[in-house]
Amino acid sequence: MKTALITGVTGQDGSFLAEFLLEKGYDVHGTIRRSSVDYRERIAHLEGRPHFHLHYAHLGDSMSLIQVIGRVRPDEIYNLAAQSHVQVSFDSPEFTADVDATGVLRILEAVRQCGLASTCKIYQASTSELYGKVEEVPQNENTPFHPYSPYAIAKQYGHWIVKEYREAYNMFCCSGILFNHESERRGETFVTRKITLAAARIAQGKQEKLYLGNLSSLRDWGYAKDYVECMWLILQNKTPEDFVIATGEQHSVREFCQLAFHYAGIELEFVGEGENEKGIDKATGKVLVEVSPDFYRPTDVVNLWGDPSKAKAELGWNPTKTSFEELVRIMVDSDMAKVAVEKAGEHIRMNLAEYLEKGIVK
Ligand code: NAP
Ligand code: F7E
Repeated sequence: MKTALITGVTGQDGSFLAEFLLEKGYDVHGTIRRSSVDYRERIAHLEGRPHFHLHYAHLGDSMSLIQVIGRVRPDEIYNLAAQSHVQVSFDSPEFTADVDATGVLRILEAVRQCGLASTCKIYQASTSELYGKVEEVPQNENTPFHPYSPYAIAKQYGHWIVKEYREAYNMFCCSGILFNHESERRGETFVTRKITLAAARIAQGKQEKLYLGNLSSLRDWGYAKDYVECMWLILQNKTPEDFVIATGEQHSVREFCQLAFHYAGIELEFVGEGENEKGIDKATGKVLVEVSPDFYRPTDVVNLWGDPSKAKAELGWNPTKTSFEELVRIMVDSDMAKVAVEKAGEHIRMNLAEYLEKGIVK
């Protein structure tokens, strides 16, 4: 039985990856952070299962990492823990750098200090944000990086230090350069989930309006459940290499919004431009979506489009297993069901175990 350690197991990707590795027969260990409320919605259904273990560790705390890595002695580490919100990185740049840049170094050094450099494979969660102010469209493994936020600059350090340890110490460590991937478990302040939740609430008369920032921003959005398979495939490859993981399809925030409202039963028409653009319900003429400059970023990444040819050819990965339309449908259906059990005007939070039990989430 192989042993895997997932940092960031409570996150969107960590929870899907834990399920995936348990299915594959792994002994799965995850790191969690101490917080005043012990509420781990995304992994509640896994807690207490055989072969699923949790440990306290923090990416800012080398000692905690050395302890957990020394105790677990994993065959594979998936370093998914990060301050992952681009907008938040402008407000907390130092914390973001400590966790997303130096945190990666702490993991690599902990592996070396525990004497596991030649046996433990490491996956690092790199990001399409590295392409930032893009120098080429679509982007592949050879496209130059031009990071354009404190988050992306921290992640660039993580990317390069992984490459450095691979070459300097012959370690099997690799980065997946993952383009945006979403799901019904996506954090509620990322644009896709913010939209699907709002579409569900507006359709059910529980919210009046949705305020968004840059509607013209373009992304290559995939389904998180498909992407965690790739993380695993990257570590099963014969040689340690970096891969772009994307669908190869590009859509705007505006398109995502229109389709989400469509699945929620509302046909939206966008009129106007820039800050004056509005999304209007074709049936009633009501304005349901407005632009608020509060959601503009000091520097925004607006043209991400990935080329997954290498992952397709070398890992045999299928980038279009879940289509864009299916992804939006999955997220809207899930939020329609969640919102239906919220009391009007009150956003009640149930944990995932309850949703599973009631058959709301599959
Ligand atoms: P997420 O939902 O925000 O999860 C982040 C995880 O990191 C959570 O488990 C969080 O714990 C943990 N974490 C944050 N700071 C930590 C710290 N200092 N020490 C230990 N753990 C910490 O992110 P995600 O969407 O699953 O993304 C997973 C990884 O992929 C991240 O590294 C992200 O930057 C990267 N990535 C994501 C995408 C995407 O589109 N989703 C694309 C490319 C790369 P708490 O639950 O305690 O907050
Ligand atoms: O923004 C625009 C915003 O916050 C997408 C992280 O997982 O993917 C994610 O980062 C776009 C941006 O994701 C709103 O300006 C418009 O252009 O959903 P997002 P992100 O910044 O792309 C990458 C690959 C990661 O690595 C990150 O960890 O949408 N946008 N209006 C908005 N964005 C938000 N959040 N909220 C809005 O109201």
